[in-house]
Amino acid sequence: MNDIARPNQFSADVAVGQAALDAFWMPFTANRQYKSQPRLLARAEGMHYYTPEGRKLIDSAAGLWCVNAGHCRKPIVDAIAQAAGTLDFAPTFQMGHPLAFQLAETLVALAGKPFTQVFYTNSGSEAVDTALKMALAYHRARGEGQRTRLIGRERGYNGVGFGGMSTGGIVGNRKTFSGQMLPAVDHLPHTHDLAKNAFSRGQPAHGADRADELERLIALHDASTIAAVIVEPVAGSTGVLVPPVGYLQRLREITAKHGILLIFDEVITGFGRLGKPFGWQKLGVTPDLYTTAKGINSGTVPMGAVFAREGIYDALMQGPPTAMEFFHGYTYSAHPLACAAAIATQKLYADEGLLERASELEGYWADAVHSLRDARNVIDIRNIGLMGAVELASRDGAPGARAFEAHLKGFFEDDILLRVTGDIVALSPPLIVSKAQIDEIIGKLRTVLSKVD
Ligand code: PXG
Ligand code: PLP
Repeated sequence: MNDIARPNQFSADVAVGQAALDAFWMPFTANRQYKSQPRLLARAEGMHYYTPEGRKLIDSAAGLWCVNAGHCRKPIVDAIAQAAGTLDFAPTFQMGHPLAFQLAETLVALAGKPFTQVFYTNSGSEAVDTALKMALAYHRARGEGQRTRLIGRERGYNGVGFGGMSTGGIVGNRKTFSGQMLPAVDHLPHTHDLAKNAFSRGQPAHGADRADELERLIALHDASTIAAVIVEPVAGSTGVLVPPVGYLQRLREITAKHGILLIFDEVITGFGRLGKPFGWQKLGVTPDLYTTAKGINSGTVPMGAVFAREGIYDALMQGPPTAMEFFHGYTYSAHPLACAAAIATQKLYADEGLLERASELEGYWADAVHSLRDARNVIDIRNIGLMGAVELASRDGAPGARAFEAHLKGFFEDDILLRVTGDIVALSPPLIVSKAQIDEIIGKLRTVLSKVD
């Protein structure tokens, strides 16, 4: 091997030249803009990222809503290193390895009743497609194979597989592929209502009736054709849309009445973001299936998991015991490194009380985020758990431009990583954040906003 031609992947200051920039087709990125103004992160620790030049940025977004335990935590790093040197890969198709089972037992115990099984994936998108396929398989196994329709929601994000893209409701993610969506999908209206709910703290008061739209869709399609409804308990990607009081309860009542499965997409809300292990526990509504990823191992190794309530797995355990029951899975389902990282992460969460920390900080966080109410161009502020959103008025004819400028100023001038979506700054710091760091994040954001006209 020619060492000179081989890039030193562990060096933080490895130069990224034009050819390298050109070669990486970046996901969900304005590639040409980025490559004209690269924003590189070389190293991370705790609440911070470091650029290759050594600038220290506070992380207001837990990476991408995933680094819940904080960056490069030693117990997780050590567990991954040990796993890599012990069992690099093991198939889980007709085989297994201990960590996969050990983690499943831990996760099912964390969920508690009525959840009894987990199925592993490598991402949130795969978790969504898995949950949708489980819903179809469940109905079919029970003699209701005509239940094939899926109901998603406007402004929902369920990842980018064909299933999740179809149930999702973000037009930018859909329009290019609109001719090839899953055929039998309909959508509930979203719950964002600035006229009635602007500057709500926690769950907004108005909008539970938007769940009644499900009755209208059921009347249109007939319940016997509908397999599942999938929604995020709190919509993350479209800018922290907190469910109105009573809304999720209503969805639960209607789905239960009509034999429709309710799937929560907890890829962001799972693992402590709302102050309980899972969002459904905080919001008091129990789905039939729910998806997770990201925080499962604090974003360290790609992994997701679908949780199934009792009865769903059992419904599929039919036919000869030597026959496979569910024709689905990924080469890397339960990858040993991902499992090792998740086991260490779950232990760290428990040792440090991180899954409840968002509850303890919720009031402080709410006050801090809402203190930006008078900042420049702000038209709404929302919060729940350790999630927050600051919505800015859009510039005429240039939606998204104002918040994107805030993202750039944050990175280049004020040493803060800001995640923006449309004209919304979405905040979700690692769960280890201190009160002083909350103040720092909000102070930096105020400074950034003051500079964006
Ligand atoms: N469902 C939900 C609710 C998500 O938030 C996915 C599915 C897909 O997960 P994967 O692992 O396939 O990306 C997500 C992911 C953002 C942002 O800042 C949000 C996500 C991913 C990237 C960026 O809006 N959410
Ligand atoms: N495409 C081909 C040709 C494959 O052989 C496989 C897996 O064996 C896949 C796609 C799916 O890959 P994964 O299991 O990593 O999702």
